Amino acid sequence: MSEIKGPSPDAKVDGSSLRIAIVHARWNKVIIDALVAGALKKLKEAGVKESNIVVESVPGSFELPIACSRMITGSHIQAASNEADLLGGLNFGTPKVASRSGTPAPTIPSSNQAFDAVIAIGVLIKGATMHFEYICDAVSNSLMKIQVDTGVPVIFGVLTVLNDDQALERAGLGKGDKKGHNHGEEWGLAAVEMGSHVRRWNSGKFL
Ligand code: DLZ
Repeated sequence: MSEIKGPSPDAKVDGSSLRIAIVHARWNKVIIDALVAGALKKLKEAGVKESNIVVESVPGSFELPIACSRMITGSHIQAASNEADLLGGLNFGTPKVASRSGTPAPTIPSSNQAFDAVIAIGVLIKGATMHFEYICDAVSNSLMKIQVDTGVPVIFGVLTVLNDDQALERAGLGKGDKKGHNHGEEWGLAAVEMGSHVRRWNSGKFL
């Protein structure tokens, strides 16, 4: 019998033209490292170029929203300033389309384009106080707001678990026959799929 719970088969999206950022917290590092590795593996398998993947870290999950917000804005500024430089004739690359005058038209290196998606990765493990509840609530609501406000998909790679074992199992590091599955892989795939969809939707193309 097929599984009821979990994602449906991969959407098989080509990520070769996408630029994707991963920002991760450093709390609970063993689990974080496995989740980041899982996300990177799937980004690369989908064709995202290494030069188009940016990985940044922040102290804890509470800092993920500000990081996503500023990185999205910064990448738009970077892309715009590159375009301005190129149009100012400071730096001409391989022509994308010929200009009317026959002068080669500038092209923006894909590693300077705005991010198509950001993956926010954190591991929140419940403790004895209300800290967990406040952070989970604030982080999940903020990340959702950022993606809706900016139009750039922010993948929710934040585990909100009750104990260490639950976290380990969701990173494929569980003990014995409860090894579990690395959820970072789905986050990588989701970033490629959503980045590609949003590009298409932004240009008014629908299936
Ligand atoms: C303080 C704190 C605690 C208790 N637990 C976690 C956690 O399980 N996972 C996580 O990513 N971060 C934790 N933090 C740190 C906060 O996210 C944040 O970095 C600090 O409160 C500073 O703003």
